[in-house]
Amino acid sequence: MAYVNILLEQPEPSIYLLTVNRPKSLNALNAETLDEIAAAVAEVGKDSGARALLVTGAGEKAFVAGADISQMQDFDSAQAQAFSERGNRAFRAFELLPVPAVALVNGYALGGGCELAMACDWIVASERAQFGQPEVNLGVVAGFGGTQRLTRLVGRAMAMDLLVTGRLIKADEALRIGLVNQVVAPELLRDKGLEIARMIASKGPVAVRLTKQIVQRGQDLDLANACQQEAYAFGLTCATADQKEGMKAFLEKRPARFTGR
Ligand code: DAK
Repeated sequence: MAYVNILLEQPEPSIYLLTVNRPKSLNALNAETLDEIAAAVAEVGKDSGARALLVTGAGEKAFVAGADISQMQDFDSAQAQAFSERGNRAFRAFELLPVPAVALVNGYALGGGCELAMACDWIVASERAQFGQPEVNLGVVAGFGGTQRLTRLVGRAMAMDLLVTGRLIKADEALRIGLVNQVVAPELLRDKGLEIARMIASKGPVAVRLTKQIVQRGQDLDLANACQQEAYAFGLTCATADQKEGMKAFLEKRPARFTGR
């Protein structure tokens, strides 16, 4: 598929970089962009050589400043629901993606932008990043899973604070409340993303995939069933050549050479 609103690149073999590329409107998400994001994530998912997906926004100012307000302003109820479902489909794709997705938040991550970052497996923020769910200022609720993912990430009290006041928080507060994993200087963001992606790529691919799958699925299960899923996955990893290699390499005091089998 030829993309117009996003860029999908492979800066290194096995590492993908998706850039939302509408800097004039601060990378706001319109319907077309949401569809392209869903298609791009599916494309990465089909590549058995993929090991990690980095996600960022074009320009200096914004990761994504939200859903496209100019497109949403005249929505009736049915159009709004269809738009919300489109966004949910695109963001769910990150969770279903077999490999980890890392958001590199270079500026504003507001509304749908904060929701996009939260759909990734972890978030690295530049010192210039700002996060918020300001939908209440527009008279709507968050529409792409923000009420749910934010609550799961930072807890109910802080999620209510951010969702009901619509206030923006800077990277240091986002780090303190557990919304982001790490804060780096703006000029180091891309390198930090690549460093994380390389680190992921150096691990046992089957183990990384299964870990993501259990963490994702386990959130919707009770503890006993979630731990049972973990036991199944552990059993599966012990049927791989990589498990034999990983443990042999440890005992031989050398780096493991994983093959993904
Ligand atoms: N949509 C469309 N255009 C946007 C935009 C957005 N979200 N954010 C910024 N822009 C555009 C601006 O209109 C402006 O365009 P021009 O005037 O140059 O043509 C350009 O980007 C630069 O923005 P500013 O001139 O405003 O730049 P500033 O530095 O002064 O301010 C800002 C930056 C990020 C603080 C400000 O742009 C801002 O407050 N933006 C809106 C942030 C926001 O409210 N985001 C949340 C959007 S709502 C649902 C489905 C989805 C959603 C909800 C419900 N259902 C179906 C139920 C999702 C909602 C959202 O994400």
